[in-house]
Amino acid sequence: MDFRNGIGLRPLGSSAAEFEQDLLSNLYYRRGTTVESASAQDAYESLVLTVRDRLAERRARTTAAHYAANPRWVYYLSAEYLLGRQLEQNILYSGTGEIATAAMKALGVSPEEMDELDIEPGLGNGGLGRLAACLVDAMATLDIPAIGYGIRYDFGIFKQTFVDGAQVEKPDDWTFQGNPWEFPAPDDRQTVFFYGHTTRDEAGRTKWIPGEIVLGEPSHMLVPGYGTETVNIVRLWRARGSESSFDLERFSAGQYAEAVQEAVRAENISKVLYPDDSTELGRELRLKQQYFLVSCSLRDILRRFRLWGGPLTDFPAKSVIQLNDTHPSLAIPELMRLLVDEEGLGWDEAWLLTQRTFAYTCHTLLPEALETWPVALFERLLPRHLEIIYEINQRLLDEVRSRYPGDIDRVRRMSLIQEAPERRVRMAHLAVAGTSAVNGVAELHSQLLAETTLHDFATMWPGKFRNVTNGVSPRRFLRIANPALSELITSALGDSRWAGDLDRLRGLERFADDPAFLRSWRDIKRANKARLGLGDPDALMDVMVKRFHEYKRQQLKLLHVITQYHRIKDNPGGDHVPRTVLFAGKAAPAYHAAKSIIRLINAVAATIEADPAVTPYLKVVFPPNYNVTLGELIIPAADLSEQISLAGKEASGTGNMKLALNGALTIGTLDGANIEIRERVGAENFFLFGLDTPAATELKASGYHPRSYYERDPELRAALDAIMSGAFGGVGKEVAESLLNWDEYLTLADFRAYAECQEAVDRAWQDQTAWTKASLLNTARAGYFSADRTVSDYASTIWHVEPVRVTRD
Ligand code: 9GP
Repeated sequence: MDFRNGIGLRPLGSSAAEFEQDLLSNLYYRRGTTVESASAQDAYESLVLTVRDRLAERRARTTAAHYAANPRWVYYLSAEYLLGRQLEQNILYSGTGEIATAAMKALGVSPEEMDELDIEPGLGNGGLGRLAACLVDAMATLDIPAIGYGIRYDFGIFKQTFVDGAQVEKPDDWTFQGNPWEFPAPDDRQTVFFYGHTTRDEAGRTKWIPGEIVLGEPSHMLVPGYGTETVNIVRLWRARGSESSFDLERFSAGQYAEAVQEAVRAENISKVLYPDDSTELGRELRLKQQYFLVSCSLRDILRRFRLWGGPLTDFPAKSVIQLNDTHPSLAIPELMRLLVDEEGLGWDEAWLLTQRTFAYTCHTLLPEALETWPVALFERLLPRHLEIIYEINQRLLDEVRSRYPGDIDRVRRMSLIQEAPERRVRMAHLAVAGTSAVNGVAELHSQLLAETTLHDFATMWPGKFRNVTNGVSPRRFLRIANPALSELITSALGDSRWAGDLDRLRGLERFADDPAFLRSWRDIKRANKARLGLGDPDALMDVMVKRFHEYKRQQLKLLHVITQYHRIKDNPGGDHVPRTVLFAGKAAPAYHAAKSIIRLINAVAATIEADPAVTPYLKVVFPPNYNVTLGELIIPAADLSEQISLAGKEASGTGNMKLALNGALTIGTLDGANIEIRERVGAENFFLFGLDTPAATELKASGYHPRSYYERDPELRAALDAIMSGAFGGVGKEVAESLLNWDEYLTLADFRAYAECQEAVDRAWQDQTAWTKASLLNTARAGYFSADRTVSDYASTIWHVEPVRVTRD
């Protein structure tokens, strides 16, 4: 045995022959098959295991280094991790690219074939989930000792399909073939309580007598850092019935369903990401999920803390727990419960430790997105937590009363409990009260949080409020997604260090006036469009990829598409800039207005496709089931990035960053991180339009009449009339009606400015050299939007953690 590396492991070989040997051994011994009879799946899983083993070896060294350092840990709690495919990333991060390719060749399979079998984990949904994935990647890259905690959902949110243009949700059975990246660790399982009641013992300590007991079984996936030896993990909990949950007696009596009902009830907790919450049962299941995640994770965090020993008072010095939105905010009363009820600490001491341990990231400004839960549900499901929340609330409101005597309205506003129309627990207030730092995710967002949504709290505790602007993984979204551009950048800059230090992209500015370089840049964009295979690669690729929500305003883009369609019809021989307009994204299953917009987009696309006078200039495509994998194909192909939310509504956006990084020019409002992108890439390389936040607020306050815009603007009127008259297969009238009568997000008010700005886009496109230069400058100046920068901001301003380097020997 070679103890050189301190972990008693013989290092795995780094030559092609050794890799191939290991792969064969995995094929024989782990898959139990032979080269002759191996299926593609056998080859894939053997490859995964061979790569995974190399990362596992690093993981062992990482653990040894962390154990020796006894550092302050970051524990990231998130309901979602939108990780994306693992194989290509892990090959890149383990530095096994060449030898893995050679081994694949020897096995007679191609990297593309293997990638196809590498299923994207269904563990996330939208921006917040992808952010979590980018942040854990960056934490490992920066050698920060960290664990991401989440739920190991059996099914992802859903697979989006279209039937007659309408979104139809299918189950996302992402583990149908298993998940070879995962390490189960059943011995670390935890016990989780639900329901029941509380009592007090003779010493006055509260005891929770549960009505249901569920087991949480963890497994983990490796999260390697780029350009470093560190390998962190995400630890994911899966719900299981307790041993006694299988009723043998009933089973023997032929009552098969009844015999397993308790186990099924338990397993439902981790069955699916964001179960439909339009029913009472659905809401209860969601709250159960949230508690399940925090209860398992906190017990695990305490278990880990005890590995090093030390009094509980050291807990915050060794652990910072970042709450990714309010979904895990039950961790606050749960830690209080563990410290007070189980560890016997006094309330005040426990509260100080709790506040010092937690930090909270808010990801929204929409009041309806701030979670609240009925008190009655809490009372039934988590009776002890409700008592603790009441206690926290009483102390909070005492502080409010003493700081603002007589201000009853403020007390009502800040309470953790909303009183009317129904008594509900305000999770964001709980998250602010129980943490030492609260951050928004872009400068404008953090400012608006402090000025509006959380204004009272920011006034009382100004020191708690921060900004940490989001960032994205340059590895995932440039190095892996856009290999051709990455190579060009590497050859221009002389090495590939930019992927771990994105500010180095600045060096590209030297080539901004180099015609040969710009030609190569443009050729790559064209090739990426051809690779995507949706539309003419010479047409302007105009991309709007994101979740469907009325505030994001896909409907604004659509009204402009219809206007463009009308212009081409009215002037068939005109000088129209050929465009492919690409929409992609899912709508929440119960969000009918968003689903209507999806259906209308598909109907408009079909009408345009059927009109040969229009197709040379305009094509609308809507590939279904947008996810990380599809994003990696679309984003590198984009010329124009649509970031057109109503100002003051998008917390940050991260698609905007990925697209700019890949050389798309943005057309956008002054919203979220668009503002910071524009500042950095230069106003001349960004198409700005629309109302800003104060103007939007004022327009709403002064009485907004969408119909007056319709009446004044003939093109807008024609677009809405076309929908109303059934020009698109009779689809979408409800969309037009809602815009005309309500238009919550000021779509019609911004329409003319948007249409004019799109004309500026067309004009700019005519000068391909200037466009390509702007594209290059977008990439060159996007370094700030690296998740590595985001994580180092968190580390220095909120977490106060130090890296721990992991050495090879
Ligand atoms: O809507 C925000 C998006 O603007 C932001 O970029 C992302 C990551 O911070 O979070 C999104 N919010 C959610 O996914 C749920 O509130």
